[in-house]
Amino acid sequence: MLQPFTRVLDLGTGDIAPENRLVRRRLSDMRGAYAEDCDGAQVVYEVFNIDVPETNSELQTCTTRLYNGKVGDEYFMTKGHFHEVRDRSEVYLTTSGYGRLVMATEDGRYAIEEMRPGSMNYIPGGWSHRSVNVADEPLVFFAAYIGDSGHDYGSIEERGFPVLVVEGPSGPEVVPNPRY
Ligand code: PAN
Ligand code: ZN
Repeated sequence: MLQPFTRVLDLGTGDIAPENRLVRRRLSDMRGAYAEDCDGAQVVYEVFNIDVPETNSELQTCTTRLYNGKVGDEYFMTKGHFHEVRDRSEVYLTTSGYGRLVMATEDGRYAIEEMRPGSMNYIPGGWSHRSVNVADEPLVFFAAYIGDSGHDYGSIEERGFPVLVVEGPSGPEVVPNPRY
């Protein structure tokens, strides 16, 4: 049995103290995710994890700080994934910034939900998910998911999501993904 514990989350930056584990993804880690080529050391996002055993009796929790920026007309976004155990659900709570949560099923249905301070997005089992930062400031959100979920990035790397969120003349637009 785990010992109870407390962590303190900075709602503005997403920093967790004390921090357990940090994942940092740079433009060079995002190659193939955008229609345009991208490369370089610029950080696209960071994930601050609280480590607990990866079992279905625990909840994994973390915050994501997704920086603002674009590759071509596509906003900075996370890689996106299905959970390895497909029916595992997840909740996101946005604490700072503005974004879109793009979700899709394996048979090609998709859903887009808004992310803004206070949004609680529910991601049911079976839906892949990717966050997109549509503003000029970092998007910060807290996530909680079932401990044994795992992350499957492969199918998203192969065909992406059915739709893309791009910057249009009057703000964010959802367009079909020609490579899906
Ligand atoms: C989130 C994501 C996090 C980074 O914690 O893992 O935002 O996105 P990628 O994992 O797609 O790179 C989550 O959905 N965990 O399950
Ligand atoms: Zn997830």
